[in-house]
Amino acid sequence: MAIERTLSIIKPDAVAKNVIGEIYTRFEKAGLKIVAAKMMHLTQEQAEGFYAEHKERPFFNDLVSFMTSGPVTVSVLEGENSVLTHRDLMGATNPAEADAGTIRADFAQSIDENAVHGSDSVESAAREVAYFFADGEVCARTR
Ligand code: YYY
Ligand code: MG
Repeated sequence: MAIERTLSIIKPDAVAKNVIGEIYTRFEKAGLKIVAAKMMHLTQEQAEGFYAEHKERPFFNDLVSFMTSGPVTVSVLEGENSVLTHRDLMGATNPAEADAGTIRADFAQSIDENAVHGSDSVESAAREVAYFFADGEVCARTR
């Protein structure tokens, strides 16, 4: 299986709950390596651009307000099959439907404040990583 990269965002609700470390620990325990990481308070323009694919959806304005309501951590995770591994760790978009033990089941309140973002395909991941990180900001983990 190929080594992939995927984009993770720990959203404002989870940052406010002070569970950044607990979430990163789940990534590490699943064999994903953090190869880039930063904390940012997204501007409206950054949040709108990131979620442009959802522009016509009824929840778009609320999503942008939520994503700009406080700081987030944006990270790149690397590992075998990392896109799907990360989505499995996150659980379903609606935390009420997320499997027990997933990040959204444990830390999210509702579908609109659901703790984490993860790329949904290798193609989306490439676009999303490039949206937040320059090439030189993603580090090789060779040791
Ligand atoms: O990839 P994922 O985050 O699991 O879900 P998407 O369908 O891509 O939606 C992105 C984001 O939009 C979701 O995490 C919360 C929000 N959202 C919402 O507020 N209400 C919905 N009915 C669907 C999605
Ligand atoms: Mg999505």
